[in-house]
Amino acid sequence: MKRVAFPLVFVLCLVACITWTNTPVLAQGTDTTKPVSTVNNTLGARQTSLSFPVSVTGSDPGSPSSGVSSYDIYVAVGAGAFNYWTTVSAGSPSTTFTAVCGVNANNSIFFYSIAHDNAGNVEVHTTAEASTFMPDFCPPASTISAINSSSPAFALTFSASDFENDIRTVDLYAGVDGAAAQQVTFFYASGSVVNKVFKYPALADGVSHTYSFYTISKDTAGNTQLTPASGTTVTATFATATIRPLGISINNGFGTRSYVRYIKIPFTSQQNLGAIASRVRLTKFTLDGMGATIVPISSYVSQAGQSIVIDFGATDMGAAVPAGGSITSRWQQFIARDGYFQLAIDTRGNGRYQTVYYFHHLLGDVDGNGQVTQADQSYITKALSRPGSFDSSDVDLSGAIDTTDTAFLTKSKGRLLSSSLKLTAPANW
Ligand SMILES: [Ca+2]
Ligand SMILES: [Ca+2]
Ligand SMILES: [Ca+2]
Ligand SMILES: [Ca+2]
Repeated sequence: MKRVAFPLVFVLCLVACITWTNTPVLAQGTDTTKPVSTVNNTLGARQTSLSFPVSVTGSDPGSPSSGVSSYDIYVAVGAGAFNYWTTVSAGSPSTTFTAVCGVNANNSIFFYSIAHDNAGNVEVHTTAEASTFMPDFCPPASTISAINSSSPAFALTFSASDFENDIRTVDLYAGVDGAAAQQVTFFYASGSVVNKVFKYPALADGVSHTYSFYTISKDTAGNTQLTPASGTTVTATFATATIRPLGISINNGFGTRSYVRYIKIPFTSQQNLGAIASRVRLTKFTLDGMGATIVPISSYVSQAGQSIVIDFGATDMGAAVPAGGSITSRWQQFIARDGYFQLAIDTRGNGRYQTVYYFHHLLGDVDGNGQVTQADQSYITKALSRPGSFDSSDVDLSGAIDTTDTAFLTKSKGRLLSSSLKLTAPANW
């Protein structure tokens, strides 16, 4: 019996001894501590392009430490939830974030990281560690969708869109018979632009001409659409026409009538246009249509291609922009220009004015509807943060849109053009 009992005790002792001696050895080889990490908050408050570097710093504390193997980076856009973005290795813990127009550009962007160690431990973290703001670097797009060339007054239907829905201008470029395209006019916009129409005076000289058109749009952030590789072309022949004006545009498409700095009158042909330019008469009436004063324009009127333009330059209809003095005194000088205007053209040179157009000047009428109202005020509120010098909301022509514009508009609120006075609908020539 003793010979049997001894080995049993030995076996029991052996199991206990192995268990007892191996326990501390196994504990020393197991990393059960989670690693730690953070996305370095060195992104800058505001980015200067769509791409920027993102890096992570981390470590695997505790003992034993198996070491960090990788970091998962999570990203959130605006008020949205965090989502997994990418993984970087512990040996090269940096990468590049590239914002995508229409997806995550023009937003605040937030990051955090989750570290993994070589033993499979995973950091727990759910809040932002670094953030930045990605401005609007996304240019708008525009296209000409149709051209009606049935008469020399071409009608070009165009649309423009922007990821941020913030189109500011759409410029029309035209090239004739292979010549380099030149900007001929522009459309001033707010928001999106769908199926608007540019008008363009084609040549009426009995000869076939090929016209190439394209548009370039800009957004309020200053992004400009790339010049398209080719334009939309139209070939047309129009019999030599009796010269006549085709319409009028005021302030190159800007809606405002706070000031009048640029008037354009396209014609059916260029023949004799230089002489006709000297036979344009501008008459001012009150906002009620009373009185009649001739406005001197001879030093501002000229022929430009197939159009007559009256370019008042830095002045407002020939009068210097009031500067200095109190708001009230400047406002009184500004509103002295308000009125109802008749532009008359003696095309044939017979002393009779065959064509007359009507427009108005009304300080604070940002949308040009003949009244100064809360709607005009809201245009300025929207424009307050925009750069730019020649803008509908720049009531006092200071080159900036600020609270002074609001002050002038507030003083003018309620002023209006008599509703019995007809206005010529301006076109985007
Ligand atoms: Ca660890
Ligand atoms: Ca944009
Ligand atoms: Ca208005
Ligand atoms: Ca201003």
